[in-house]
Amino acid sequence: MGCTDSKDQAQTPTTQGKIHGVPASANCMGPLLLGMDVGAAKLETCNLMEGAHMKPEFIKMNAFHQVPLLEEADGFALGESNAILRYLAAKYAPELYPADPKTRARINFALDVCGDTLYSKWLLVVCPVQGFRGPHEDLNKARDDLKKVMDAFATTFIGGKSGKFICGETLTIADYKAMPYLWALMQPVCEAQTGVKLSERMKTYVEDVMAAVKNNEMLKSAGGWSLAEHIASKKDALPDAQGVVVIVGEPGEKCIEPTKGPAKAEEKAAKVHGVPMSCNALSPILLAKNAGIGDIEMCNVMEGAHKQPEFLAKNPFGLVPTFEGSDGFCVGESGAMLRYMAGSYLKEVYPAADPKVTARIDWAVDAFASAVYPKWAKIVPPVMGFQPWASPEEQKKANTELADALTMWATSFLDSSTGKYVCGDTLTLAEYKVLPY
Ligand SMILES: N[C@@H](CCC(=O)N[C@@H](CS)C(=O)NCC(=O)O)C(=O)O
Repeated sequence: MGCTDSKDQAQTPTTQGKIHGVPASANCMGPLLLGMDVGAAKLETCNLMEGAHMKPEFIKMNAFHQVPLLEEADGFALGESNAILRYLAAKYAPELYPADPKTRARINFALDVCGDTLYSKWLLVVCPVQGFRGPHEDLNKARDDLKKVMDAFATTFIGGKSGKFICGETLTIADYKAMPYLWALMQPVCEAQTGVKLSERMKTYVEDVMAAVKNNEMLKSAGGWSLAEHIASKKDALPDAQGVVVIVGEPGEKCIEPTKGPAKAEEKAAKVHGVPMSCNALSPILLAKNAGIGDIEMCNVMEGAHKQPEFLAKNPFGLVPTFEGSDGFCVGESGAMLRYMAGSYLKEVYPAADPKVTARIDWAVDAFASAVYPKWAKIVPPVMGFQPWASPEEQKKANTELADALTMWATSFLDSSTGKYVCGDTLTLAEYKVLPY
């Protein structure tokens, strides 16, 4: 993917693939809506309640036993919603994932935020309403945490700029990804039971994206299983959050404007803000150094340097790593900065010619971030003194979960018969991502 930007290079689907999933899952809806809109895939219901995702035939396609999963007519299977979105757009609708490096970096920043930073807070608010988790454990904290990331999301991607969408006037896969999570928050039962309300600006954004997405009806009606129907059906499952209203998604004063254009030519002084003992930061630091384009810029997180106004102007989420080119272009989320740097300066680690190869790298990177890292984070940070150890029983559980997650990753991506790395004998972005952990 990557090198094509023109509509006439888009393929027309000749066969229909399947998106295994459920419309009540916000994770599934982005890829499903895109698959349907471009005519490349339709829903194949995977009944999680009945354990369809644990059946051998499903595990064979996705060792992580998760939906969404794309299955094409030739048997090609692809997991992770963001990997599916990139792949479908690259093949069938390149205009939704333009090759322009800075636009693409912004899209990948938004995709990774939605899949990780935002999703990890969103699920603590919304999943109890949907019955996918037990009742809220600490709703006040969950609301406050969600507000922080949603406000940063609005500041970074929505507020203050011209244009309706994350990248301005053009709809992209970032909008397909973000909208279903926001749509869920807007549902009256969700509002009533959580006390969380989407800001007016974000509601307008959702309406604009809905209007641009052909198959938007699926968010409202899917035989009782759409997000709207599913949340409405939970009306009496939890008590209402009496009298509390927390508005989320309010843009700050200094919003980030979308930037277009190539990465700086002959870059030598890019900075990756971070600390070298952070594995999240090490991946992009190593790539920057190997590409010869820059180095680490120490950001003293112990002293709160990442929460200072000058840092927040670069990345409103206040997170390291953050990439800053010597032309001032900034991007957050390690996966997004890896893709930006590789796509511009080290193309051989992120080849674009064959969408299936790119998709495999994307799946490996995203699955590590979503399935392995959260388990790793319960084991290694206590060793490093960054967080207390859990109780012996919990620690034992955490150890087993990490072992399982690593086995799933190795089963999916390391086949010793085909070479040393995720893509045979050629080093890729996936190795940069995984190695530090
Ligand atoms: N990062 C993944 C998350 C997918 C995910 O969490 N899927 C849930 C349903 S919403 C699932 O399949 N759960 C079943 C399981 O983990 O066994 C993605 O974006 O595709």
